Amino acid sequence: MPSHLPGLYGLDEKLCRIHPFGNGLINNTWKISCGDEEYILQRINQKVFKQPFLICDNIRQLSAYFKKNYPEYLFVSPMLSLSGSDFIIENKTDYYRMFPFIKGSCTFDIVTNPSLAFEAAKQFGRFTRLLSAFDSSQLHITLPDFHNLSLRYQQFESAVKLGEPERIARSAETIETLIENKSIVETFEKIKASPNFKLRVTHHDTKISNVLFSSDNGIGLCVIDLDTVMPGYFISDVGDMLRTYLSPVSEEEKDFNRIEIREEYFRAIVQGYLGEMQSELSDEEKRHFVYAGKFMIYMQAIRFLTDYLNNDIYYGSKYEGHNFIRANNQIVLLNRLVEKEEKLIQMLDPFLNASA
Ligand code: GN1
Ligand code: MG
Repeated sequence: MPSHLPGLYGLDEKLCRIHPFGNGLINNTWKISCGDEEYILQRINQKVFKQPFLICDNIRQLSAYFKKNYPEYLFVSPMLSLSGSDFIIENKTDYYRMFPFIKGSCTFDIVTNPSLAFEAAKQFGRFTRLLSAFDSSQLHITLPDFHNLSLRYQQFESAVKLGEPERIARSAETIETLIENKSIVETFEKIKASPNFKLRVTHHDTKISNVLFSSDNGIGLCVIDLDTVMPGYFISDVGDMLRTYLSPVSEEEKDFNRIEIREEYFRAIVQGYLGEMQSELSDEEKRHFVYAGKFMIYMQAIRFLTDYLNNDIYYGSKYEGHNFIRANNQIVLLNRLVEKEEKLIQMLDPFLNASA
């Protein structure tokens, strides 16, 4: 990280300590401690986000909307540099932003009790609900086709044809399983065509570390990391919560016996999210709550395997076969979810208006 960056925000570089922060796969993040104040500095990955200024503009639009309509909402905007800009360009290509570290807040990397899942789900639901009168088509598409499962499936099919031959051969069984589950793509296509599914302001990255909690009482404060906020379907946000909160272990786990679906965490996500979004969602949308999990887990399995077949160009890899393991981890998670599907769907009954 260029060490002169804090200076561009008026901070005394000699007093600043800088540490890598978080475990995202895409952007680089650092925490800066400078005297009594703390900040988060982030470099936007431009291989992924080809037009970073679109992110900046989306955040400006949302910030203005919240300021006007919900001034009490804690909206964490990038800081202005000494020259008055909310981002800094280095070497003509690298985009950096700095955020204040909100005092009295904390984040979590793993979901260790249902109340965290409840609070996070409530914050993601609240975010979309508060923005329900904001015209989502005003937002720029920062990542075209990000959660377009049909396109992800096509990319998977072409990697199966054109990817690294040895890796394709080694993945035969995994490829087979993914093809067997193609009905998940077909359901997505029906969703896109259905008048009962609405495009709303959607976060698209609802992992637990993207929620700020109060360090005093563990109550959720707000959501952060707004780079992928775009028009989308609720299945993206609910699905990624189900994908990342239900199991005690993450996509990195190699011991697949440890992957399980914790029902009380499912209940917490339903209560937290629908507590906010109950009257926003149609019954047909609500009936796809568990499908949302299948959609996101399956898409992630496909993305990891596609990347493995393409020699890890997107996610990178820390050990041989890393993305292959991640893909298979997600397939096990998908199977565990499907095993409990009926039982989980029943937990939604109290939230449905009309009977099925
Ligand atoms: C990436 O960088 P991170 O961890 O927030 C990815 C998500 C995946 C996730 C899997 C822009 O998110 O879609 O679900 O990895 N983000 C992008 O860990 O591709
Ligand atoms: Mg992210």
